[in-house]
Amino acid sequence: MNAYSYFRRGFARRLGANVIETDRGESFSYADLERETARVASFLTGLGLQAGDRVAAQIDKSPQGLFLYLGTLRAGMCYLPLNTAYQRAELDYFLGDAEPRVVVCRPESAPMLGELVRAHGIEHLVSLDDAGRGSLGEAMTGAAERFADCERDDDDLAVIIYTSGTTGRSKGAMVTHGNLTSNAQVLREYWRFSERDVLIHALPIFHVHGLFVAVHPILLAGARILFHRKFDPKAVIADLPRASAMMGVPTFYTRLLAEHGFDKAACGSMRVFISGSAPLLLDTFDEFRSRSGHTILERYGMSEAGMITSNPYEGDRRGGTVGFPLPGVSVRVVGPLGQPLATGEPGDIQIKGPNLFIGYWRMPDKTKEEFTADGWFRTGDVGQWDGDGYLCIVGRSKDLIISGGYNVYPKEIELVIDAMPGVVESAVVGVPHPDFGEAVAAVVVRDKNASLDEAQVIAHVRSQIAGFKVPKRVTFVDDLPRNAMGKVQKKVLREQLK
Ligand code: MCA
Ligand code: AMP
Repeated sequence: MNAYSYFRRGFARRLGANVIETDRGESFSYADLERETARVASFLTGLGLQAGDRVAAQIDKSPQGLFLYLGTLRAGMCYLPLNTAYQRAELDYFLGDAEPRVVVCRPESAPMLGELVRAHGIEHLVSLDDAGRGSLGEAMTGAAERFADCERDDDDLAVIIYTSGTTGRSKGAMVTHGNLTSNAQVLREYWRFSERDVLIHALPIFHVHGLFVAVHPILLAGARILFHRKFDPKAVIADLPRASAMMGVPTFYTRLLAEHGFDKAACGSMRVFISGSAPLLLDTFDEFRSRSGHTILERYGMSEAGMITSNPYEGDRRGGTVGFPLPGVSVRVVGPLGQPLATGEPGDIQIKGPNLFIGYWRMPDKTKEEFTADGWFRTGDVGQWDGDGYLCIVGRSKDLIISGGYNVYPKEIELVIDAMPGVVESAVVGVPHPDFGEAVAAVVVRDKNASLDEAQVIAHVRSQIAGFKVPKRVTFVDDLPRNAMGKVQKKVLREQLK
């Protein structure tokens, strides 16, 4: 069924209760949510959009941004969230590939996006700022406040999430209504969300973590969100006494630990802290427990599958592990020939389940490559089981860096650096970073006579792509280390840069 209709089943008896309270003192009830999402759905339908048409949004975080997403679901159209850090060339690619009919942008990006929208023949461009103002609001004037949810099947497209690729070309993961509802229901039960819960929401709402995981179970439970437009550790600590749950990437937890005010007293009303999107260091796990009295619950997921495994709510939450397969999700760890591996042996993590996406947008070959002949999805993560059935992620077979919870594929940055005059070739790797867990570092081979320096490389990359992808460090070498096959040995570079 339509995922929004499914969420409504959870909150229908709570229409008078608040669903969102913001860091600017605004509050929105579930009745407001119903009305505002109906207005979005009426507006989109009124523009002539059909079920499945894409609605792209590159917007700052606001309650209205969340209504835009949920209203798009109600209307049966496909939501396409875009990281606010993406720049012109990145957006050009997404708009050309996804062919949305509507683009919603920040008011200050309207001139640039206006050019792109015209170039791609997209009919509608509207704006929305973090206070809910912009031409979207004006365009929605008079939109009907009631809307009959568009009927959708479980395998109908709900959202496209772009994930970068090893070739440097992003792939749009097609997520269905059934993917959203199955994961939402499992997480609400597994993590015990009820209408008494109050969740601190400080994640961006253009990725799976902040858009799905930290929203859907709350709606299903009829619970409440304390809506932080940005992650500010002091503001989070100030809100802890009126909260019961929080979700974050490991950087949130290391930054909280760096604050003096973060202690057991501050966490007195909290029920659970959940971490994911990147590996949580054992040191952070241990220090968090002694400072707050809480054991972080770590879980594992990806855009293509929502949540896959989780440490238990009751029972032993083990640091350095991502817990057990969630109910209904099958996980196997296999060797190079596809054979299941015994406890303690590292291998490729493969998954199956109702949470699994239906493929990459307009990339049937790429989709096929990522599935085994017997229908398992290759996650690209390397893991092993411990003796009690907990999954440990021990590495990645994909050439991926995860910086502060954002994925960065080295190839994309190497292509940008290699195109610079004076560069012979480059290699990009992840290096340990105290704040972001991993940081992007580039190793560059210059032309003999080129006078290129670190600042120039950084400035060039910054002018082309999202800020979180820009190398924090650039070093120059005469030659890149290669193996007998001529392949760059990134492991050697990572060791050298440590
Ligand atoms: C910001 N910067 C970064 C990052 N974030 N650099 C590297 N890695 C990052 N993650 C840079 C900016 O480009 C800028 O650089 C400078 O830091 C300050 O930017 P600002 O936006 O003020 O940074 P911040 O507010 O301190 O952001 C850090 C953050 C943010 C709060 C940790 O990165 C964040 O919200 N991360 C969460 C990502 C997330 O939601 N991931 C879930 C993906 P300059 O000034 O030089 O330009 S979903 C997923 O992975 C799956 C499904 C799962 O399992 O959940
Ligand atoms: P994304 O493509 O943004 O959805 O990121 C998904 C990737 O994040 C996964 O394939 C993992 O590599 C990584 N990831 C998510 N959660 C965890 C975790 N708890 N520990 C280690 N890696 C994680």
